[in-house]
Amino acid sequence: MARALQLAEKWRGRTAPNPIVGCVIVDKRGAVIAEGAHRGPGAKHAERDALEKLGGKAPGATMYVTLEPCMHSGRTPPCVPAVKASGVARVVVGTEDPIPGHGGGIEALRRAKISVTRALVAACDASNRPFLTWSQYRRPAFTLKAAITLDGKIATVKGRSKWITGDAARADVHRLRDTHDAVLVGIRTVLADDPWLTARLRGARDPMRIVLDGKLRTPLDARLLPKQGGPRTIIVTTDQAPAAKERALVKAGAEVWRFKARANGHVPLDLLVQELGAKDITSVLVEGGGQVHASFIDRRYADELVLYIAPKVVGGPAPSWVGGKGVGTIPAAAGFVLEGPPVQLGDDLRLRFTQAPDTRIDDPPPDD
Ligand code: AOF
Ligand code: ZN
Repeated sequence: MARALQLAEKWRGRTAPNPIVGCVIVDKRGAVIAEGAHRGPGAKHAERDALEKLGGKAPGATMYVTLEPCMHSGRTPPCVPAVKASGVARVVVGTEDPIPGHGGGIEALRRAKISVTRALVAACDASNRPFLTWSQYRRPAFTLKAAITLDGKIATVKGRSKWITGDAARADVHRLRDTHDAVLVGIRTVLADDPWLTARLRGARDPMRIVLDGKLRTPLDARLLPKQGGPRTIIVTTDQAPAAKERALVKAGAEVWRFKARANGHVPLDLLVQELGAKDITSVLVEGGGQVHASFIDRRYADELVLYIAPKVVGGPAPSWVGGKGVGTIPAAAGFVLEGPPVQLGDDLRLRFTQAPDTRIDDPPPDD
């Protein structure tokens, strides 16, 4: 199953809104005889990809697959009949398919007298967090990323931020961009850093770019506009933004999404999040700045955090990676769980967290 997870991982960021899935078929003596992976909507499912390499026949073999084989005819035919017809004796499944009408594969295989067991379920579930989040809530999974000093700052007291972390940490960010469907930043980050938001690594693919810009202050020569090259750019704004600026940004290649502004003039985050889900976006890397991170954390949308920590101290009233109003009590603080050990990247450290399941969602602050 560990090998099947590796095969799936190669396609992370390329399969939305579908899951990443890997499959390994092993003969009676335990030798690998075929491998398969899912490469995106319309492409073969991992099970069929592997079985095809054996002409559809694998009598007595064991199939490891990171997601329950499907029962439905969608963009491609169902996998369960192909597994049954292959003569596979045993199927080892990771994640259960959460989509009503797609699941039930485990039961169907057992009815066909194929032995089904489970393995590495938690690892398989974790590998498909975007797909599972989108299937359940019809919204993307969000990863908040920040490059910070030991005292949690993202810039100096004079606003300088280039560069807090070293080359290895910055290359790692490009890997994150490569593996998410979209990257999102606030207008203040666009004005301060003029980022490209592309994945500049060999073999990488660029994510879609999203800017939260309530008043359409994005400069017409901003690097992240498609006119300057690169992938799609969506600028999310409110009814308070001037129509003429919208036309100019559209001419520069951007798409503009308008929402009714909240009382404080901000984009309504809950509506945006639902709209991203409706557009089949399953994973978004949120690159700040502090106000944007605060909004996602306050609304409990910070499914995962990736923090790059540089061994430096700025001190003073420099901005921290989470702005906003903050909370008054410790129980009201958003909680996270450390995922895996810290990773050293040059002089810096990378820490990953997921949102604690019991972090309070019963009483989130108002969406502002
Ligand atoms: C995949 N790849 O390897 C497996 C999937 O309509 P389709 O063909 O795009 O099917 C997508 C659904 O199929 C997906 O939501 C999941 O429920 C099921 N299994 N999907 O994309 C795979 N095994
Ligand atoms: Zn399938």
